[in-house]
Amino acid sequence: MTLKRKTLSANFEARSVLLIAGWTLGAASAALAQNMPARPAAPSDAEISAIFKQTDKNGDGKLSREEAAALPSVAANFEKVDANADGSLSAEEFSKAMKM
Ligand SMILES: [Ca+2]
Ligand SMILES: [Ca+2]
Repeated sequence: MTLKRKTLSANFEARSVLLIAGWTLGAASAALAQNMPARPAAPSDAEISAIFKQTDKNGDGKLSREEAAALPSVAANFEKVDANADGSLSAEEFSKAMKM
């Protein structure tokens, strides 16, 4: 009898944990869905600048083709992003590309 009661109680606890987890997840995904823009928001200037600095491995303030290779979407459009066609991306060129 004691064993049975223990099992029942354990089952009940497992159920409530699952239920609570379900509620939390449901609430979280509902909130996410409401806040989700139809189109992902453009990165902020601070984010763009952080990505630029991270990608500019040698810190010369420009992204070479080799450095840009770390960002496949940028590398694939390197010629387009390199507006003045000098073979490297300035912070300004990079920023414009990120906001496109
Ligand atoms: Ca560089
Ligand atoms: Ca350039």
